[in-house]
Amino acid sequence: MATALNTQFGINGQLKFREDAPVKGTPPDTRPVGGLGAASGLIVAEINNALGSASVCLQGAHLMSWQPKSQPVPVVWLSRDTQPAVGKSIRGGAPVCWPWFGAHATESSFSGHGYARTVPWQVIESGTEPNGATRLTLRLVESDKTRAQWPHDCNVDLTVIVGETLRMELTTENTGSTDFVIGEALHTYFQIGDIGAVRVTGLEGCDYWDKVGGSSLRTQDGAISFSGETDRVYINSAAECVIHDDKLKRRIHIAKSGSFSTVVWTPWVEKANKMGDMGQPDGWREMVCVESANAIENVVKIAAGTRHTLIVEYRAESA
Ligand code: TA6
Repeated sequence: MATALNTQFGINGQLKFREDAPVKGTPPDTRPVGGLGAASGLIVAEINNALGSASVCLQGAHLMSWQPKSQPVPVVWLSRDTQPAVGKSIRGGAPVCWPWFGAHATESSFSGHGYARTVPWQVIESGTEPNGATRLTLRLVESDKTRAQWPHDCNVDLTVIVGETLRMELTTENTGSTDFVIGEALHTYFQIGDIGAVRVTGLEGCDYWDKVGGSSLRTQDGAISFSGETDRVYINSAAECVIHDDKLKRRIHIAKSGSFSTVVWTPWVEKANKMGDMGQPDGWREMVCVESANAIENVVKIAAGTRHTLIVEYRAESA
């Protein structure tokens, strides 16, 4: 399958597809950066151009890593303990949460954050941008399983543009005859030096649902800093956020459009240990999620015959 993809969509020296075929005896900790375990059997698009590099697992259209050439450390975090497999979510990168965010409204048996991140997506387009960045577009492959959870006619595409910046465009097209409502997020894990040495700005004065210990509506006072489990859905905000990393001495700019919620999350030690795939012993200290979303009050109605796109653009600079 990787061969056929390389023939149709590969770009010499920039974009190639590989299958993580089971390789006997390969210890999991020898995998390439942003790679998968030795026996995932999943297809990965490896992107490497003069501006930056990234890897995207076709399952879930899951960007797993991104590192601009200007940055000595990746900007997107991937757990060293993640054990991807067919039908299983990957810990880290930029999971696509769709067509709902968080728990399903009525069906407790449906996966949290929707099914999009654990089902196959197919390549529909690739190319090179005028500035030399690499573009790849994937489309969710519908099946009986997806239709059982989402009985609406639609196309869902993710376009990833990898360069000195990282742009992702999540488009939902309602091709049916009835309106529907989606919740969604690009649930991105950002690489940081230490959770105790970062602040997030841009959400000052914004209301948010605090999900730690229930769900309370509060208002953000000043910059966000971290001293414990933090799980907040900021609502009614299109603001750009910035992660200020005093340890790595860099800032990560998170610009967005078509998104009116921003989720800020760190599991902290107790929850991270329970999750078990955050990179023992303290991988959780090296990531923070700042997710561009449409959730809770900000879910999106997509009228029949129309489309909606959520866009993010990330940029890292030395501080
Ligand atoms: O976006 C924050 C959050 O909803 C947290 O509550 C936590 O559950 C996190 O997502 C991870 O969810 P996952 O389903 O990927 O384990």
